Amino acid sequence: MKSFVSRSLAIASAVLACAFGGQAHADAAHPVVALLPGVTDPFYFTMHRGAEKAAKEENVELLFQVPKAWNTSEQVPILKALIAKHPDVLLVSPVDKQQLIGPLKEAFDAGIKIITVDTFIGDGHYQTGKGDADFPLSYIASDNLEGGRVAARALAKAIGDKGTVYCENNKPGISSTDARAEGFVDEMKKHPNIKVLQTLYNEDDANKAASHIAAVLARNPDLAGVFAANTFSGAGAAQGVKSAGKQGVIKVVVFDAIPGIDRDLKSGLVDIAIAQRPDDIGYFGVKYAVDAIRGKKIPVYKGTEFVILDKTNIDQPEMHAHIYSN
Ligand code: T6T
Repeated sequence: MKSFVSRSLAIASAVLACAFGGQAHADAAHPVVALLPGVTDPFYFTMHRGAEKAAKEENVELLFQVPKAWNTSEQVPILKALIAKHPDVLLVSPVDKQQLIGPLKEAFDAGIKIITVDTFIGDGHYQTGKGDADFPLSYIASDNLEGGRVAARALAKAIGDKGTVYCENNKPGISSTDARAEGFVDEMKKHPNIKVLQTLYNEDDANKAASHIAAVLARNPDLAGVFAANTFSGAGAAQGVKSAGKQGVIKVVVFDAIPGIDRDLKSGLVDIAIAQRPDDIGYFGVKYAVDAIRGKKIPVYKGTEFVILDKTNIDQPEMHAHIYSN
C-alpha cells in the first residue's frame, strides 16, 4: 500500500514537470485539449492512456496535469493554470459537485468548452437551460448508481444473504462515489436479513480505511462484508481485513481494479472487483472534444461499461486486461 501511494506521487511530479512545458495555442487544425483528473491514481493514468490514443488519432495536443490529492485546494490552482493556457476544451473530473461550479464557470466564461469525465457538477444534467451548473457540454462516466447496486447484489451473494455490512467510502460530495454508496444502500433494502451500518469516509487515505475495519469489527464482531467504493478505500479495506486475520471470512467487494487486484482475488482477500473502463472515458472525452471544436452536437451523457472480476475469470487475458495500470 505504501509503495502504491509513493510510486503514484513520483509519477505525478514528473507529469507536472512536462505539462507546463509548451505554450497552448488554439486552432482547429491542431486542437488543444486539457485533461484534469481528480487525483493521482491508476484509474486516471489509465484514463490518460485512452485520451492519448484518441489524441494521436485526431492530431490533438493533449495537456495532462494531476492533483496530488483529492481536494479543491489541489485541483483549483491547476485549473486556473490551465485556463491561462486557454485550451479549446477542458476534460475535467470535478472533485466536488458544488465547489467546482464557480471555478469551472470561469473557464467557460473564458471561452473554454467543458466536458466532465468520471464525475459531474451540480446534478450532472447539462445543457438544460436550468440552474447554474448546466454549462458543460457532456458528462462521460460509468453508471455509478447501478455500480453500487451491482456491488450490493455481489456482496449479498458472497455472504449468503445475511449478516452485517457497511460501505467504506472516500469523501461526501463526490458525484461518483456518492452514487455508488447510494446504489449500494438502496439495493441492500431488498435484503432484509442484511444489516447495513453507516457509511464511513477515509478521505482517500487507505490507512484510515484499514483502521475503520478494525473499529467496525470491534463494535460488530459479526461483520460479514464491506463494499469499498474506490481504489484507496479498497486497498485499505483489504489491508484491514488481512490485519484482523479475517481474510476470506469478511467478504470484500471493491470498486475499481488497481494493479495487484489479481493477486488479492486469487488469495481470497477480495471477492469481487468492479472494474470501470477509464480508458474508454478518456478516449471518448477527446473524441467528443474534437467533435465539439468542429461544431458538431455531442451527447450530453455517455455511459461507459464496467466489468465484474473474480477469481474464476481474472486469469482470462481479456478480463485481466481490465486491471488499471500506473
Ligand atoms: O473510482 C475512481 C473514480 O471513478 C472516482 O470518481 C474517484 O476514485 C477513483 O479515482 C479511484 O480512486
